[in-house]
Amino acid sequence: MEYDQNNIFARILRKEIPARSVYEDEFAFGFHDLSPLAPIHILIIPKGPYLSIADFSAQATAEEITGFWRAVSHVAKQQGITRDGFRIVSNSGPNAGQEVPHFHVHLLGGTSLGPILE
Ligand code: D5M
Repeated sequence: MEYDQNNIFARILRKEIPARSVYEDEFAFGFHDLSPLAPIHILIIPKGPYLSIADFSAQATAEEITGFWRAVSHVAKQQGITRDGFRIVSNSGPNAGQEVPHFHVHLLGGTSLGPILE
């Protein structure tokens, strides 16, 4: 599958669609999920055009990969959830119900999250 330049997150990165931003640097953008599943539910996306975690890991430069994961860690600290704990989820493909075809991680916290699958 080819990367769709008009997916929602590509449009958010181009500022064509508003988002409730919490973090931005040259590698990553973090913003509140529209339908939060936890008191803290942030999406973090790389700025490059990657469909999934597999594409990102295979195609991004080492600098982009490092920058992205540093941003994820930074946002967790910024949101004050590192002491009590948090969860990172990335849906990839139809079996995981990936809705937006731009690699993203969900950062979930602010409550006891329970088992990963319910
Ligand atoms: O989930 C995609 C996630 O993206 C889902 O939790 C809703 C969220 N979403 C969709 N559109 C927006 C906008 N415009 N702003 C913020 N959040 C959004 P996944 O199943 O991982 O692909």
